[in-house]
Amino acid sequence: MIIKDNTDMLPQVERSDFVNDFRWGCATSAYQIEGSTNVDGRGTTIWDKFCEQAGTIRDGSSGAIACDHYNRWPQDLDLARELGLNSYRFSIAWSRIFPDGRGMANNKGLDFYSRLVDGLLERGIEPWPTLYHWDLPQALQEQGGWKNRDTATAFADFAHTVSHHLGDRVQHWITHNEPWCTAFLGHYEGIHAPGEKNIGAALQVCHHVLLSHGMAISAIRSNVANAKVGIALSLHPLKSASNQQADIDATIRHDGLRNRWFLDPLYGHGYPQDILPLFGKNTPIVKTGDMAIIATATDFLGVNYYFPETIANASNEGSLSTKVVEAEHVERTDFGWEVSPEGMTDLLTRITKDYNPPEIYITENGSTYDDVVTKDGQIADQKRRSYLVRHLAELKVAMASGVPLKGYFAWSLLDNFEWAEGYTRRFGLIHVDYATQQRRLKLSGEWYRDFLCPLQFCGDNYEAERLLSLINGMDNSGLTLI
Ligand code: IFM
Repeated sequence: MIIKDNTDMLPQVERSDFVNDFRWGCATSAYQIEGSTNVDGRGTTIWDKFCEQAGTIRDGSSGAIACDHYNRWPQDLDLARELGLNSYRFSIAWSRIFPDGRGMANNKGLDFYSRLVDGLLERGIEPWPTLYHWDLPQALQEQGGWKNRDTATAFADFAHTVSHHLGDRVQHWITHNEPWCTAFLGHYEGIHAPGEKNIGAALQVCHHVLLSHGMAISAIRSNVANAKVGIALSLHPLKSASNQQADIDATIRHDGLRNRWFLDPLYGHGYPQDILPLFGKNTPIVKTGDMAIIATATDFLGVNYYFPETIANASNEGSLSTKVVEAEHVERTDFGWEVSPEGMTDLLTRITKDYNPPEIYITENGSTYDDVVTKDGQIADQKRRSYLVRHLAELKVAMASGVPLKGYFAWSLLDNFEWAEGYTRRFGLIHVDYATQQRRLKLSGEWYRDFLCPLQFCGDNYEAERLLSLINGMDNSGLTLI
């Protein structure tokens, strides 16, 4: 059988270029896919509330139904297995476990994630839970949210309960997803929940989130002897808008908040000394011992890589006097994000050189394009496939440069609720028709499956089933079979 498709222009990359235990996954998060926000005792979150406010979400939607994954998870895990994933990153909704953020644990919430973990293991997929992917219980927000230091303690208790229940089956744990977004999109730009616009609040939130990360590591390790714990940061390689000194200096300052503000304290160097004074009276309150907790050694660093940024000096722009400018003549996704696989290697080699983490995983990487579903139900998302292939090829370059890269998680398994963008942005390798909840594998997902699943990596039964479905015409690959 010959598969006719034009992939000639893409770089060569094969699974056999990577070690056998390289983790290959997809990532998702609770609020973006689960739906069922009012069942089984789940408490309200800041995102439920934020979505209720007019003008916050581009299409006026919310995660109330999303991909209905709370009910459809067995089918979704089957799809993950069919893709050939050996790992799956998901997040645990804090308010399903503690509806008010703390107190008595809700067994129905714990049972849901316990079933999910079992379902993954039954399918030969390693579970990679993230404990916080932005859905703070509203009850904690009403006590100040992440501005309140007590939220860090509540998070450590949540980490303790969850790791106690799942730690017999889960080895890899991610404490927080993208603390930059929690702090700065949620409390400075105000475009994410809870929608504040105050730099002092954002900096204090950031400190408490990092503190809670360190506290959670100890809680997890007290329950899980062989635990591997890390954090997923959104990091960006930065380029100066020009070779003028003012722009170069601005780029260094911008890096101080975008990247070093997280990496420096996590790796024991404290907050960047060149940046801290710029915040004046907004500098966060840091108590004795906090920085040591934040610097608790991790087993791996999760890097969420999407795009580089180009930075210029801007004397009137915030405390840093910097602004992000549009680079010219660059390839972009339909979200406007610059496509730069080489930027990922620049970022990873820099992190390795400056911080030397024992292991790095790409915990998110992906692209959004306006997918078109043809009449016969196919999604020929060549651009997303190209983005994926080129980033995977770049992983080899990074590893050859000495980056201790151990795994890659594509964002995302499914199209889902893209926060302030609602359902207007699709990142999935699997298309979701939100009216019917039908899932359809996109061309990019086909490519990932074929990359992951050459015969030597899949059991005989798997391949037999796949061939059978092809023969039965069940395969909706979007490729021409001749
Ligand atoms: O959808 C988000 C995800 O929740 C966090 N990282 C970036 C993704 C794409 O914007």
